[in-house]
Amino acid sequence: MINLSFLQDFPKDFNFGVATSSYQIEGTMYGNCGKSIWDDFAERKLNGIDGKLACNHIEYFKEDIKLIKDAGFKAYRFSFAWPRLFPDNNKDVNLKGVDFYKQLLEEINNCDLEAFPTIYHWDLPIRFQKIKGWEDQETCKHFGELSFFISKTFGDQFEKISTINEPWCVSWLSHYLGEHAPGIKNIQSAAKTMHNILFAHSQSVEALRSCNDHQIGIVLNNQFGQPIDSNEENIQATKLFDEIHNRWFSDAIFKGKYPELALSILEKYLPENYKTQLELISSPIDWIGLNYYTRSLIKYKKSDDGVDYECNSGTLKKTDMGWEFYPEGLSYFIKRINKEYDNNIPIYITENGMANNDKLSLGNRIQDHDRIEFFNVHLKEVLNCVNEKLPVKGYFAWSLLDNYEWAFGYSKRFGLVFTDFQNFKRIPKNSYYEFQKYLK
Ligand code: GCO
Repeated sequence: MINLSFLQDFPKDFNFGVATSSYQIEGTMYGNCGKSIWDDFAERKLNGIDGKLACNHIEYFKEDIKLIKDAGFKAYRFSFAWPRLFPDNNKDVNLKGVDFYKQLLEEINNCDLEAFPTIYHWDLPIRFQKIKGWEDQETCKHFGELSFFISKTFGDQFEKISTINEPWCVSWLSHYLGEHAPGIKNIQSAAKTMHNILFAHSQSVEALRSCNDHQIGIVLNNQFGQPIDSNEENIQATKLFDEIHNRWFSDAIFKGKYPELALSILEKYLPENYKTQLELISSPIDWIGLNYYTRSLIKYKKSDDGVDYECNSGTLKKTDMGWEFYPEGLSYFIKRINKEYDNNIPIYITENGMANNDKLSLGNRIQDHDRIEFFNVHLKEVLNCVNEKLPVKGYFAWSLLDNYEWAFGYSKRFGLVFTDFQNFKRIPKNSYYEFQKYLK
């Protein structure tokens, strides 16, 4: 029987937690929340399937925090919704929004959980669309102001904070592949946002440092690229994939430069002073978050814009997203951060988990064996790294609840806890109980 009994072999101070994000769980119809680019994208591209209700976490947050505590987790990663704090403009704060996050943080702390807030997890207020969102550095300046506000208003309730969740998704996935809001597909927008989202990070770090004594991080999603075969052109294509998906962000943060191949394609679209801005972008951070899900098999494919590759999937066991189980990639990236970028920086696995087509069975049990297996094989990689004395300090399962899985709406279930979207009932799955067995 595959189980998680080896959780007991982790050091006592290793931080196990769960992660969520604002738009995916809160429900925008509650508490005077403003509109974001996701509401607009959902209306235009997703038949209106949006985060209006989501998990109604706004009304159920106490129950949700209790679920986290009762499973024996010690930390909770969540995000602030910018349009909930500033629904209409960049000046007038929504007191209901402030009040919600105050209560949430109080509840987290009362339950002896460590709060790991993220400032930006993709719900950009719709008003920024007028200036093309992250394509304009005005947005980055306002993001700095938001960061200052968050630190000043809530900063005594947490120690660690991250600026941005998955800059690759904010930029490439949303402005080149067009799969996420705002759904743009062009290389120029993509290149600009690849840089600007990192510039926004730098504005946030500066604001946070000026306000409080936080431990600041950023959360990167790394995906393992493997050449589909040993053909030289596929090997080169994989290198480009790795630079665009992964190294663009880590090279900028840790080395203050962009990787060569990707730069040769994107440089012409970057602002003239991008090198000066890279100096700010690479100002030191205190920890790094790594989100990891899967690998891709990369094949050369000619394109007009120089992005000459395509991503394929192989024959390994797959999740309901069609993503292959490839746990080796997780330890690969932990080691890469440690060996190639910074051999001291604390590493937190800030997301890892799988979508599964979960169904209620008799007696309201949810037998999500595959998810337990997914956690088993990935956590073993993490434990090996810990045993090799790599500075991995925590692991957050994605996600606490089945929630709004972006372009897939409510059809993909990532939760340790099942959400009944008709009545907001929460039903812990077997994977939840498996963590509980060994964490409590
Ligand atoms: C992510 C996101 C999550 C997704 C998860 C599964 O950071 O990619 O944080 O919002 O739901 O990754 O796709």
